[in-house]
Amino acid sequence: VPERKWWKDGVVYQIYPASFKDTNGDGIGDLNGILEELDYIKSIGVDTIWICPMYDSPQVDMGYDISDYEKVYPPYGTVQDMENLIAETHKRGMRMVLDLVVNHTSDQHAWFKESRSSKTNPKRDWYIWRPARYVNGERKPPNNWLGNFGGSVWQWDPLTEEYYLHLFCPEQPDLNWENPETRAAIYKSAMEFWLERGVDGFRVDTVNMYSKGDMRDAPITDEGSEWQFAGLQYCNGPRMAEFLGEMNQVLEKYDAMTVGECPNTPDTSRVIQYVSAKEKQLNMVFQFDVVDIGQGPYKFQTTPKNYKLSEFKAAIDRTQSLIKGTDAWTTVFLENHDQARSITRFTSDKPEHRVAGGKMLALMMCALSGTLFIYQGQEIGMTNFGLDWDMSEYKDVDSSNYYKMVDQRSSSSPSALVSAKASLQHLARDHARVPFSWSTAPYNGFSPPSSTAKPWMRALDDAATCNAAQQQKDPNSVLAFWKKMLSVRREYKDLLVHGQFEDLDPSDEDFFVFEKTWGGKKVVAICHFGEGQEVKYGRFGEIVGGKRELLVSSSGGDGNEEKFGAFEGRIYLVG
Ligand code: TEU
Ligand code: CA
Repeated sequence: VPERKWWKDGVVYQIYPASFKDTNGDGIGDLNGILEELDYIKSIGVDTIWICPMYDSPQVDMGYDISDYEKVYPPYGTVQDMENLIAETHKRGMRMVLDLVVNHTSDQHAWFKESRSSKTNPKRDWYIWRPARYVNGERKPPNNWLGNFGGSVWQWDPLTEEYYLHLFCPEQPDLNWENPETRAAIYKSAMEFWLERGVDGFRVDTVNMYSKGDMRDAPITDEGSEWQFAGLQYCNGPRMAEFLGEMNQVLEKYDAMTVGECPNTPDTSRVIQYVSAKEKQLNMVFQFDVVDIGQGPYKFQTTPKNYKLSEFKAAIDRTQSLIKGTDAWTTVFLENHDQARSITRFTSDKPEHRVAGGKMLALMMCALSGTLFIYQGQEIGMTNFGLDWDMSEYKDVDSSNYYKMVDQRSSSSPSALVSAKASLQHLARDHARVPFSWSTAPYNGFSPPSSTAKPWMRALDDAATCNAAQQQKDPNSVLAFWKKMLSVRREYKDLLVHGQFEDLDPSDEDFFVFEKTWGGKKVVAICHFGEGQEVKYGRFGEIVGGKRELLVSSSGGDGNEEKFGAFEGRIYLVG
């Protein structure tokens, strides 16, 4: 039996500092806002907090472009504020995890400034520089790779007349992990500095991109573009195991946990290599199988309703299968700061359905094995903002670059732009980044009422129907249901957190029906993914007809009805 580390039973609450709570009225969330709400966070029933990058940064990519690992972004606070926040978090019996962003830095980081200053600078090789290639006398980047935010991954630097690699924005140059001196500097500055201050682990950004493999051109998948999707080439390169093993030696000294972000890795056996305990690479990863559902090659090209429930279930099955007969561990999440809201994407955000949708997803997530991650606002059922928001109200570089690309490629065709915006309304990262809806006070209680500055991003219009203050008082709220589900998950953790998952009806397009087994015990979850009000689950009798006890129902019914309400979920103890 694999060892039960604390983080296996953990429930992690993810905070996006810019949008959680603003205490000084400058329109930007801050560390004091997190401090003020620690008791609220604790009351949800979570035990670990993950804070998205709070380091100093020019904020081209909302802090994922770090200019100094050892400093806090001044509008958020100071290193001392962080030390205090870590202490106060620990005092409440919770743990603190930070974001570790070391695939790239900001172009304003001192390391890059040196690296770019001359070809002979001692830090030149800390980043990835390549000469141009010339095609018919025309200067071209070293290869045809498409960046994560569109365009080439190469940026020409006129000073030294070479290109540098940036898998994300040009302002986010990739560090050269091949250089041992660079790696040592990363461990010291980005990791040990904070481990010494008591953090309990890291969410490791884009971890599978450290080793890039060879730099051959990617195959042509988009005829209309000079730049081609290359994610399968720059992810999971040949030296990943070595780099992670080395990094793990630092982490081990502090008994720190890791959860690595693992995009572009469809092969489950490759994922298991990262998270098998004996490999000593990462404790767990975020696979993208579930959140990529309903996305096109440019992510925004399609609407999320274009997928079938059977595909969603198969994606969950792949994440659950990691622990089947292995010493690996897995994660459960539907949202984070890079994803639109789960109620909108996977159920319905119509006023009459959103509460049911939020509860049913909570029930489903709490019945799945692995470490559970909740993103701020998910616990109260926040949804996407509407189509009426103007493009200027989208703040994410990913969204604006996509819109610009469509504009260019369609020569500003109005219909292409309308559908680009519809696509952003479904899938943009902006939906997760709006100010938290605390109450019906001005700015939804995100900034103090006396605030003169408007929040950095528009607050939602629906705070009257969805806010934390109201839901804390309402026993029928999404928040109350999350609290209940988290306590059910704790009580039945062998089955719910560690049990063996099996999808009992993979092809049904309305119901997700799965069992969890552990030590001769069994639970069955039945989740209705449709808007129909009285929908019969045809195999109800066959699957839970015998001796059964209702553990929990998201609708409050007694569990004997064969018919399910819109987005209703139930868990039964059976046998
Ligand atoms: O995301 C990396 C990633 O692979 C994607 O989820 C990415 O956000 C997507 O391709 C954009 O459409 C991480 C962070 O979570 C993200 O916020 C950062 O922008 C990115 O790394 C760069 O640090
Ligand atoms: Ca502030």
